Amino acid sequence: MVAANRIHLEQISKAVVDGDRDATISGVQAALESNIDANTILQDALIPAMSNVGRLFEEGEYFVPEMLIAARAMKSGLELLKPLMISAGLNPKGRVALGTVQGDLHDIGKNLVGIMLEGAGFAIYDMGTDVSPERVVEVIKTEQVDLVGLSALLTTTMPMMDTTIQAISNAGIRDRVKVIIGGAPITQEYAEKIGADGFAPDASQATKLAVELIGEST
Ligand code: B1M
Repeated sequence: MVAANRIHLEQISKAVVDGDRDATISGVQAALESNIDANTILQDALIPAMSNVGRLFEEGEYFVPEMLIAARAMKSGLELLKPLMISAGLNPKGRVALGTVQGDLHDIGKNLVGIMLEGAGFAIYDMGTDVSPERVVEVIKTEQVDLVGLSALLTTTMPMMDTTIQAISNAGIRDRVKVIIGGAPITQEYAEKIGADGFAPDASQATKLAVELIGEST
């Protein structure tokens, strides 16, 4: 990669870590004007910046307010990239309901999964964060979704994925939908243990998984 591009990406990364929304927006705009593609900005600047923020939090240098403003900066950068990552599909490959489980407010990863899925031609119903099992059941019943995607970032909220899948089964509608799960603490082993149809470690794998599970049949 040419040095000028590396400088753009480093500036974006720094702006996110500093929680500087304006500098993030102008950095992303400048990178796009220099023909750096959206995926490179995402993978080489925005995502590593959030990992850095997590490290600073673990080291006790950052606290929740710093994480929050960094997340806001990251989101504003993501908003600029979103239209470039989505090609509007008139006939969606399938309908996907996405949400972060009850008790969990982290939504950047979920939103990224949503953007990638939309880009691959799926219609997205965003349930938001802190989504109760009852709400997931209601959405399956009313929104004709083919796949439910659950995200969790906290080890303490992971068990809510199990509870949600059980609630779907108890409502007698488990056979209507596929369920996939993801988020930093989630593993394939955990997905198998709780009876999910699949696990993806990142947004692009989530898209591949969705295509495998529902992309061909709809
Ligand atoms: Co929080 N937080 N946080 N936080 N936060 C983590 C997750 C943490 C690892 C930080 C740390 O200690 N290093 C830690 C969790 C520790 C643990 O449980 N083991 C933590 C903690 C402790 C907390 C609080 C408890 C802090 C406190 O209050 N004392 C609190 C909990 C609040 C709550 O949810 N109830 C809290 C709060 C927050 C903020 C609100 C300040 C903010 C979130 C803002 C927002 O999302 N709107 C925040 C942030 C920003 C983070 C970190 C720094 C960054 C998360 C992120 O956005 N990553 C995070 C540290 C880290 O992850 N390194 C941390 C970037 C994003 C693109 O990655 O979300 O992993 P990620 O998503 C990836 C994959 O995981 C996957 O694909 C995505 C893209 O490739 N994926 C899926 C995600 N969902 C998927 C679903 C799928 C498939 C793949 O299918 C459906």
